[in-house]
Amino acid sequence: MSKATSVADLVAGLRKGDRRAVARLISLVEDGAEEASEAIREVYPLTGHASTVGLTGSPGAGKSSLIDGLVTRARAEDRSVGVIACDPTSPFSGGALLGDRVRMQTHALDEKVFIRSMATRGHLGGLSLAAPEAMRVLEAAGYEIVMVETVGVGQSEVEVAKQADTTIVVVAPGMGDAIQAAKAGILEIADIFCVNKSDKDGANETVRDLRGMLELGHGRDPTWEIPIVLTSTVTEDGLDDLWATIKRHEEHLSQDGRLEIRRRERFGAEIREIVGERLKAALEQVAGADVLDRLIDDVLERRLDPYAAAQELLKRFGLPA
Ligand SMILES: Nc1nc2c(ncn2[C@@H]2O[C@H](COP(=O)(O)OP(=O)(O)OP(=O)(O)O)[C@@H](O)[C@H]2O)c(=O)[nH]1
Ligand SMILES: [Mg+2]
Repeated sequence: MSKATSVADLVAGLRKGDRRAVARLISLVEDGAEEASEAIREVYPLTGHASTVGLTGSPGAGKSSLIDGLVTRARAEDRSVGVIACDPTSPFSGGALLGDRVRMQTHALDEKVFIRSMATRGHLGGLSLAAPEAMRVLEAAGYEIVMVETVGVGQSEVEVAKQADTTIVVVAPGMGDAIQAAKAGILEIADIFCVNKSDKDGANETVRDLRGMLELGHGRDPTWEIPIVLTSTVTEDGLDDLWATIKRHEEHLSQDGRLEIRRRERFGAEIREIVGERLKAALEQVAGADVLDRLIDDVLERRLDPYAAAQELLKRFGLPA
């Protein structure tokens, strides 16, 4: 970043709706640059007013195409939308960066829409912290709805989807997608199921599979019955229904302090995650490889058990073991 443009300048630009400032702030938090923590601090007080929607699901299920349709519907109601697409550079769509640009092209010239792809190649670990920060930059910039797309294959992607107020799990017929979703633990995070590609064979079976799974228990919010919405981005069937369902969930959260409860949980988890990361880093520093090696020797030689070894390390932090 050039010296002439400080983080404060960028944040001032963001407040005035300067898209380049928004893009550069996202780059800062994405790269974890030195200025990132300053950017986060400046941006944070401006957040909290957007509705956030996460879409997750297996590669090629149709998440980007769905977002394109949802953005159209949000814009028809004159709501502005920011989108963060976390691209795995999926082997299915081959170079998702280009794919997303093509699929979300409809809104390329709309000033009230901001779409950004974040490449996750090799940076899966950092995604769970970088994506929520990028979403906050968009919130701070005043986008009324902020959507995030992640591929539901890894723990960190699932974590990102969980960061949203409303989480949609997208499955496509065939490929045993519903079963995969169950395995990956993403059933627990769904507020809405979307069975996309309903124009293809097998969509009804997928709905049936999901219904069967839902009967075994409810999701994370016992006061919300998880709807299953059938969509096709090709015929546009069900897209109005999906949009209406998102708004119904938004309305549901606005009652009885549910949104606050959800956000409290989320911030609790985020703070813990940050502390966990820092503690791990501090552990490496304080204990050093030699100390850890010695303790491992002790455990190997049966002089200490693993708990006692951990206790030794915790003592160095002044923590109760
Ligand atoms: N038949 C049919 N094809 C669809 C539908 N929705 C999306 N597709 C196609 O499925 C492919 C993947 O769509 P995307 O929207 O890129 O899916 P995605 O889940 O964002 O993919 P990744 O980001 O690569 O995981 C594209 O070729 C789309 O044209 C649908 O409803 N019906
Ligand atoms: Mg996509």
